[in-house]
Amino acid sequence: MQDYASLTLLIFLLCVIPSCFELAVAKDGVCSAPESVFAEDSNLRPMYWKVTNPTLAPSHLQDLPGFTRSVYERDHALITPESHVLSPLPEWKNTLGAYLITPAMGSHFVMYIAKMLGNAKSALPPSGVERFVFVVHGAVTLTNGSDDTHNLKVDSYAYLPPNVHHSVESEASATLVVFERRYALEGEYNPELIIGSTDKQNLLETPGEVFQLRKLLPTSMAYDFNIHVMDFQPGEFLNVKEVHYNQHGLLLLEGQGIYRLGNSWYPVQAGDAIWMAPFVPQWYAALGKTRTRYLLYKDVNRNPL
Ligand code: UGY
Ligand code: MN
Repeated sequence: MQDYASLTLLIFLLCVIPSCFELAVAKDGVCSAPESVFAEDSNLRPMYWKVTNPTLAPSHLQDLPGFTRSVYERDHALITPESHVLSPLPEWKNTLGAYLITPAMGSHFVMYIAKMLGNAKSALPPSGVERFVFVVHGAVTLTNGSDDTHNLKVDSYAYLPPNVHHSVESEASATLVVFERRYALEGEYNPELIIGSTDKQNLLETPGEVFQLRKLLPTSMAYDFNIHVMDFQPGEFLNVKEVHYNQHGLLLLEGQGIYRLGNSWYPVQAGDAIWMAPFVPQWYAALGKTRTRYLLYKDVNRNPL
């Protein structure tokens, strides 16, 4: 029995090592997956070549029919860009949207991508609903009141309190990520319209943690949510294995890493969106070669009862 196993191992090594060696020579010492050997010229590809050249690289996985990294679970969701389904945003002009988080999942807020196609204009949220808009591509003009106009470029944002009349317009194409929720405790506080950009926000203390933190909204009681911008260098991770009552909507703006959600561990990269229900265990480690930056919705300042 043992002899048979040794023989099998020997045959396997004899088969694998020479081909690995050829590739190592061909690829400057890197014994990598052979998928690129036939990639250039389809005439060189033998019949059934995919059987022994499986698709391995993430870039190819995106083209694999039926494959997606997106996941939808009871207490979390990962929505990756190849799963976005765009349709005209109700009442917006020349704008396609993809709702990534909605109350149908259990959230009390929506998070959506708005792709303004040029000569585009937003519609107002329903009465009593506050809105946060962050520019991820292009530039837009925010108008509120009669002549108050602000130009928002990438990395700029605006918070519109409930029932504040406004419009966001773009001449050329622009992409926004938008968060909206029904304002909690309307009448008790008066949140104000806020315009800003991430780079103008101070770094905040993060006791016990290593990531860099900026908050895009004031922390006062008038605001029932905040948007955090969190930066991790490669190799940095959350020290706290968080479980908390707050909900999150997250958009990865830069970098890649591993997100733990409940008992699942997901490779994630820029463009990915995540929904975290209350109390879902959550943890992140940044990997790759560049900084991770993510945008994070978090409900705050209200009694959960
Ligand atoms: O503030 C937070 O709850 C944040 N640290 N959570 C997270 O990054 N998943
Ligand atoms: Mn958290």
